[in-house]
Amino acid sequence: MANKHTIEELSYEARTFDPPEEFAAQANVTAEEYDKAAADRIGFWAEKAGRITWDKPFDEVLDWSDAPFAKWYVGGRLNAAYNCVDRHVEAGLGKRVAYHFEGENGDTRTITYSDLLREVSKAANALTELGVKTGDRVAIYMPMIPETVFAMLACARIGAPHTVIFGGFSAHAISDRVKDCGVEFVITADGGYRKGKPSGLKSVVDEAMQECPEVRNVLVVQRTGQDIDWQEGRDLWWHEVVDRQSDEHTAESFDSEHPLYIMYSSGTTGKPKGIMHTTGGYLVGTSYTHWAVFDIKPETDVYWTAADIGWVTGHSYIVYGPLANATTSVLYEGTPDTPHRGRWWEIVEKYKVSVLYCAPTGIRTFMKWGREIPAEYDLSSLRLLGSVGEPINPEAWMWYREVIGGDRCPVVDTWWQTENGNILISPLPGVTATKPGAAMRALPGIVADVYDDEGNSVAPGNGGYLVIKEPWPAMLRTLWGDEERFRKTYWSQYPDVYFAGDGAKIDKDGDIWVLGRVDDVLNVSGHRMSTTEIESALVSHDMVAEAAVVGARDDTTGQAIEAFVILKESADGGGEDVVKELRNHVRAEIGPIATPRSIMVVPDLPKTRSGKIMRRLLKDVAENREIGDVTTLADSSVMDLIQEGMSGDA
Ligand code: 6R9
Repeated sequence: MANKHTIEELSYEARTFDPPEEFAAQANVTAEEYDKAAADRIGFWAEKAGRITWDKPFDEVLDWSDAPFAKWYVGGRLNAAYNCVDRHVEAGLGKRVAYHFEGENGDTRTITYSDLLREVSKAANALTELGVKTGDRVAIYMPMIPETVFAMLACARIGAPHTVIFGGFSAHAISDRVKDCGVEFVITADGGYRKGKPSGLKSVVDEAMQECPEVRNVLVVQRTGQDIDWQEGRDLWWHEVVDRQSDEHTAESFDSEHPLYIMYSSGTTGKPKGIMHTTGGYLVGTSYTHWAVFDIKPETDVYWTAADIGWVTGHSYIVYGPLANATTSVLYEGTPDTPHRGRWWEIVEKYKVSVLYCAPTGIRTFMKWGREIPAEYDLSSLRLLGSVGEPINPEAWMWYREVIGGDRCPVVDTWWQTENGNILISPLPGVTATKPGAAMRALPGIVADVYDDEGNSVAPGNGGYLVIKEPWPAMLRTLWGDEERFRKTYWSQYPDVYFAGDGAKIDKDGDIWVLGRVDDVLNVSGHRMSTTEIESALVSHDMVAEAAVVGARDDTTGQAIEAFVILKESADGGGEDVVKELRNHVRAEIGPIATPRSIMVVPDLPKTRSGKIMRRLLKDVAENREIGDVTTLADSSVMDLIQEGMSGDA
């Protein structure tokens, strides 16, 4: 029953897809794993720690006595880079490919585990020569090239926590982060290739450095060969310093709780949060979830996370998880439509990718372009598909399954956050009967629930706030330099549980649907609704590729629903009729309460670099306000286009 304490359930999905028998028969994980973890959660995580090579075994699995500050694998010592590289070479896997690198401009590079060991060792020696010490923070601002991985692992190897900054962020974003975590050493490149052109990175770092006098060196990889400014004494070429180093380096072990990296997450307001991850728990968590959720068979799979390394998804599922598991991955530098719209599918065909992991924004873009494009390529190597970053609309899920997965590949919708370190809620591909659009169930060893305002679990069929009730190994340990904000943001809404800040519902079968950020929840005449479900109703119309819904102030109803839609290229134009038809469609799919007050056809939507729709900017448009901070947009010209459309409308 709906009341003011819950988010109303607007729709129920009846379609389910059992794991294919053949897939289930060979799957890494079976249903018993849930029971095992439920019977003894700590014992379960103790066992999973066996995936990692410890230099010194841990004495205690979890110390939660100083909650919410967790210590996992207490007393254990290990080296993350050793676990990702050396031990595989020692085990005779040196010839296995770690990365098939594909540059946007078409250049390629094959990096085996032996190559990786040599490159990381040289980079670690270089950092040491340049005075980088254990505990020093190193900022990395790079394109998606192999040196980015070498740099991260070199840092891990010497115990210098890295902070990777999205290659698309501004000088201001760099200087903020550099100052916040006291960085004195920066690694960058002259530029990278994006949308068919070399883009500048070093020039942006130069601008940022005007505000960061503490930075003593900037190490520069030559990627594009473009002209750059050079500050003698501060700037150093990677190829001059790293290439002459010895390719041998002995990795020292660090405490399990030694910081591995800091990743800044923008949050909706205020200054970015420096989310801190440590070594032992993070490696156990990323390695286990990569193996369990993606059913990884390192001998045969070719795995591709089509995401940026500067997003947590890249840290956990391009670098640490796959490497800890000795996997062969694809690393792609560029955009999906350069030089043509079949680029991703060409890569899948070329490397025979078997497991693909990407964001709904990508899938919806491919839907917009049409199914004829992927149909030109051989995608039969694919056996499993994953989604991450936003709720995936049921129609996008179905399209992904049918058009990309040939109706044979399970689709795993994986929910997690930078703070979580690894996937927490997801189907297991050999076990779970999936539903289009649902993240389904907490993984073994994870305890998730949905609470109402008072902190009671909501009854099936209701929505509320997503919480995690027990600590997990890869959880964030704190916010860099701000313990108070750490407590307040995640641990103060309810006693002793982690507050994710996402709305979610439990359907009548007990399955979890994540409904987006709680800040985005709508309240129309006292009915609390998620933007996601209304957006999904819009996307279920044949003409619509993407939709974003916001609540705008309304004198009568409190808030009114304003929708922004991108039409598929096959649907020509927009016009009055389309808007009317879409309003009726939502009314029929969900009910009158969810009918948008207005619908605007737009060429694009404002998104972050990880593909998340920035609804607060659309809300500014809908409420006729000045547009807020756009510095974390992937493409800031989008807002101009939308506003032009608005004024043209009036
Ligand atoms: C990994 C990542 C976290 C936020 C999270 C939620 C949204 C991510 C999702 C999803 C629904 C999924 N989110 N995966 N929502 N279904 N499968 O995205 O980390 O960039 O920190 O974002 O993304 O709102 O709270 P991060």
